[in-house]
Amino acid sequence: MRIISMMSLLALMSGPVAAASWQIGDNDGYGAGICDNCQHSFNGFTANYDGRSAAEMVATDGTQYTDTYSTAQPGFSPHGSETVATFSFTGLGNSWAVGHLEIDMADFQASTFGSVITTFNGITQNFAYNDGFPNTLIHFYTLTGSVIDSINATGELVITIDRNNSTDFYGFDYLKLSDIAAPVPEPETYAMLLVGLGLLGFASRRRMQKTVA
Ligand SMILES: [Ca+2]
Ligand SMILES: [Ca+2]
Ligand SMILES: [Ca+2]
Repeated sequence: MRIISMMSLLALMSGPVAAASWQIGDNDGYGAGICDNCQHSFNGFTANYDGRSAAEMVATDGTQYTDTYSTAQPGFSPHGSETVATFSFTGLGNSWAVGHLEIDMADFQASTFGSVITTFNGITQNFAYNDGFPNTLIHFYTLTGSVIDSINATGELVITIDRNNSTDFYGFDYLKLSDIAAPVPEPETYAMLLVGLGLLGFASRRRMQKTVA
């Protein structure tokens, strides 16, 4: 067990895979310096808080819905009354075999306020997140075969996130699309993995002790 774990760790660490990636949004903490995967207060910001940089303001003229809170709430959306956030990745070519998407988002409360409806190139995705207020989380998607096929057919990935009458407020920091199968873990992920492996070892030792006793 331990040998297998070490081998998988080594496999993970054996260097980055050459990959192309495309990003919408600039990972500046929702424009408000809010950390990834943590709790936040938005520090008294109101629901129509707009933390976009000048570059993001320009990008918002079409496909950018990052750094506002809330992104798809009528009247608070960067596009006024819009309730569907659309993110468009273009120029993707037609030689995709695998891919994944990571989305940095905040305050999803699907079980409290209702789910949003999300599609990738028109193909419905499971997006019933209940991360809760006041949590930010980076979510990962492995693109399905149908989505890969649609990228190869159109050279684009168009993501729509429809508020669907949910009364939830939420925000996005960035979306990053990559043409590799799985994310390359960050150093913190290795640390968490090691802690996890340690806990597993501790648990199995305890089980063995119990069995002996
Ligand atoms: Ca971020
Ligand atoms: Ca919320
Ligand atoms: Ca941002």
